[in-house]
Amino acid sequence: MFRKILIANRGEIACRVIETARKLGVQTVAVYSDADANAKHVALADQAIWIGGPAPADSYLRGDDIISAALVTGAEAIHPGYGFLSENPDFVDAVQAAGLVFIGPSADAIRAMGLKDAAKHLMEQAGVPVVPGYHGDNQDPEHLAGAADAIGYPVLIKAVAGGGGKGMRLVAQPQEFSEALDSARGEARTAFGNDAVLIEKYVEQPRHIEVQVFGDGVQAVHLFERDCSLQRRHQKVIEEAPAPGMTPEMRMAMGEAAVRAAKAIGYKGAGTVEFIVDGSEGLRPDRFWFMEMNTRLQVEHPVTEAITGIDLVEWQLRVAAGEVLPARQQDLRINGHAFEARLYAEDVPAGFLPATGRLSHLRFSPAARSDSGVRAGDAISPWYDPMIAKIITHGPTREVALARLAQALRDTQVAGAVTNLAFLGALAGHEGFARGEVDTGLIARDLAELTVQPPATPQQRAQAALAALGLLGTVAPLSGFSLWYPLTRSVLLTHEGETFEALVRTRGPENHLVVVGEIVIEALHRRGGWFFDDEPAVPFARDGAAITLFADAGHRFTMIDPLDREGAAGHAGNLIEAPMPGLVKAVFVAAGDTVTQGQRLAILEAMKMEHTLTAGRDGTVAELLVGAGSQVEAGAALIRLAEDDKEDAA
Ligand code: MV4
Repeated sequence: MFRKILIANRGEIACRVIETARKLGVQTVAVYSDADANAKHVALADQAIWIGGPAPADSYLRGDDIISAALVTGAEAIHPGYGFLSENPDFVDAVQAAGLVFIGPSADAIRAMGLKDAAKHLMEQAGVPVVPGYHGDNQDPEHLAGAADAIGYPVLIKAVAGGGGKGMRLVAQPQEFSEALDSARGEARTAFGNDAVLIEKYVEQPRHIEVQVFGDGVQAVHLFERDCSLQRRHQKVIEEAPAPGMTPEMRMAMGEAAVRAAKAIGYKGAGTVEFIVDGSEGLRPDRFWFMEMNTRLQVEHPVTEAITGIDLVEWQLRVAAGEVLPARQQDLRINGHAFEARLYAEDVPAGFLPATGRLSHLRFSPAARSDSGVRAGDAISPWYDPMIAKIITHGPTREVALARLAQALRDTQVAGAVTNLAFLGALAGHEGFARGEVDTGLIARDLAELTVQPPATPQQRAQAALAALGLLGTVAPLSGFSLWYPLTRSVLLTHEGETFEALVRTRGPENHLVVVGEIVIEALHRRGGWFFDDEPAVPFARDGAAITLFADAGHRFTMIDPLDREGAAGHAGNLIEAPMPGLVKAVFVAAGDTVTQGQRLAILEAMKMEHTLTAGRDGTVAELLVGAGSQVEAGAALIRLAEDDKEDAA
């Protein structure tokens, strides 16, 4: 076994590899970019080497610098994870030329699968079923159109260098062929610098079933299949193993085909053979076809680990270190069923836009496996994939594993970024999905019902209001001595783009009336907890002005800075004063600047909240009385505006 390895990756997969390395007594070297200096994978590793700027091209894609980092730290091998350099054959060559071991397949095996047409030829020769179609060298449009006629419409045009649906066009009828060909070619040329295409029979409502394979360069075994049909725009959302409806005959046929594929290229390490399956009449051994082979460990490998009990990273390290395959095919069994859901920082209602943010609070279900590259306090930055975690559950049956997934999602708490948690929860509760009716079109068909996010109830809004006012903390034991008198406070909160006001009439430390819109909610503290009209409070987190209630996959509220309201109400004096003691975080103007009413002048941090100080009127900055970094008292003058000479200014 290796003494020390370097992990040429970041995030959850780097952490995942480090965990197994540690279990095997192998030392680890992390690499990191400027954006990841304090990342979890850096903290977990025994050593860490800085490799450059936050953009992948300046760090995680710099093969030469990563190889140098391995050499200077005395690492003997490099684990590439997935993405980045994991399927770059030139990097594999460079690693080996430096006298290091690449934990993965040979450069030749990666190259053999790199181009779709060559891979299809190779697979055909190896006796692996491929989708009927044309994958030859003749790229003459007339010839391709003739091939499409021979295959029969509808057909798919695919870029030979393609992946993830790029350069792919569905053609329903012959008269659309020529235009679709031009557009597929154009896209392929731009994306891959290679405009060659192949033509395939279009498989309607296909399922994506892939087989995990593992080779030692000579022998190969398969570790059964995963169903990854639940996708949105070629992004996998929930994966499972085994595939629902799989029969022993079909499993054997697919497993044997995948092993033939692996052996045909002398495959070493973990790989995945992707098949497209026509499941319109159930799963049948003559209705699956090779699509492509992924020559890396995949994101969804944990579902295979769950049903086989095998640590695939351990197998990767052992085989790369020269051991033979750790098991024979007949030693491998499926135990139960497993699901993986990918938790992303993304704005689902906005069209699944990637989101960023500092995860002020992060909690996973202790009853599920959570593979994550972030901890509470870490940021999801715009530089990398916004995945927060993979949540993996296992059970004796599909039904139990799915119920456990739904529960694990309900137990997941994230504050600080919007996430797809509600969407995942809706999928886990989808009736067709529960019946195992999965195909690659499910999410698109039911998108509307899967993306409804019920807004918070009045009771939840009342809880958010008390949280905003700091009234939900544990009641101090001496509170009986404080003087409580009827007191009404108001708080402005935004929620799902809407602003509402809550009036809180305090009747005692454990008793408030909260008015939200037309509704009055009684908040009482009893039996050790808060109740809102008899509904128990839900877990929540507060980070400055942001409040997250962990109910219904998370309700986010932002408390509106009361000072902004003052500014908005027309505070028109010359002095901008600190409304409370705090730290001046930033000053955005200089003496002599002209400012307009409402313009942001400075930020004061007080009570863990950032308060924006705005100009109460149009004017000119006469003087800065403090700078950023100053600690100030309540009432301290911070900025002075020049005397207003326009007498008639309202
Ligand atoms: C297909 C297909 C139907 N028929 N090929 C999508 C990405 C690329 N890897 C191949 N893809 C497809 N190829 C034939 N002959 C349908 C898809 C496809 C798809 C495949 C797997 C998972 C999700 C998908 C979503 C849309 C289309």
